[in-house]
Amino acid sequence: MDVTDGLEVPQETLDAEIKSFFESAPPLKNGDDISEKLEEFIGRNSLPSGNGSARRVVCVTSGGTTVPLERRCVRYIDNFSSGHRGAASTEYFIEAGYAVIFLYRRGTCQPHCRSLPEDPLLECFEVTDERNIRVRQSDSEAVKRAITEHHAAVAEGLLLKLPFTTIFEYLQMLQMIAISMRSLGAPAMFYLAAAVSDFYVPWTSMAEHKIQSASGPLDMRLVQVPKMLLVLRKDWAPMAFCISFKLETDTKILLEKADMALKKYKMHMVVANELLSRKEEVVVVTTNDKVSVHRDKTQVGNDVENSLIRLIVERHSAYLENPNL
Ligand code: 9Z3
Repeated sequence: MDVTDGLEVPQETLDAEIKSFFESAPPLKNGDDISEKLEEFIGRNSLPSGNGSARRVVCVTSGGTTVPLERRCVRYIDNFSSGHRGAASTEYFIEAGYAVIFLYRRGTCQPHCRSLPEDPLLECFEVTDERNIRVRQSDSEAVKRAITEHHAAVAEGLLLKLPFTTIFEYLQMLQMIAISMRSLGAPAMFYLAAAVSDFYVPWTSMAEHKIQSASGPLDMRLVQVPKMLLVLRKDWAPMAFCISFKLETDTKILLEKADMALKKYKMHMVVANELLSRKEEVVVVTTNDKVSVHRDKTQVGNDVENSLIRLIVERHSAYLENPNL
């Protein structure tokens, strides 16, 4: 829940908070490698695709960010998210012809792995004799499909996976991705399903070593993570089609909060979801309408992301026809 939603922060204060966040964040360890991968991926997907027009590229964010409590981190605050929404959506975007930059929390659900058991290596395989391992008959279809689809997406250059753990890594990487995607214009999309921390301990005031329990109760000040959505819309990638998510546990305030986020951050769509029903229903809020999207229960194994991505792709197409609407 975002406690700042009702309060107006002056633009200069927000700019200063964002500047201070990035200046004090520990630099990414593999920043050059990420830049190189992004340049290559976006360069390749900027070329006209089979139908002669530029390929659409979406950045899907997935999983929760952590907030370290110590620089040599032993403890951290976590954000709930299994990464299922982001992983499933990535598969549907690829099926719809998009190239996907999948910015995900290490260890969360991965595209093409949803139909596999939790520990595929131990559960899908069996040792037949000293020298041979094979896939169990009962899992063979699921394993074949996962491997084939995943390898095809990577081989065709349609999937770039970039992992994060902390809020510092997540926001720095999102900024890099957005700035690299700016040149794509309106075919670029952001689908921000990651659960992002609202509060953090600034690197400059963080303890270096493990906090000692012998010192008594812990008194720690967390500051607000500056909201980057508006700066993403205005400065980082102004032509991109932007979709953010609003998660609440109280359905009474959900739509109002989603509406507020739509206006305040100038999103093209906000997907409103409630924690317990999020796999069954979401409401897509735009300036003109509110569309309820349900999981089609008549189809075995179907999920809400299937219909959700169909709707989003339609709206993105309309936006490409007329980005000023
Ligand atoms: C969501 O609301 C996602 O739909 C879920 C998906 C995290 C609920 P799972 O990963 O769940 O499939 O288990 N994500 C956004 C949550 C969020 O942090 N939103 C911010 C807010 O509510 C706006 S950026 O303030």
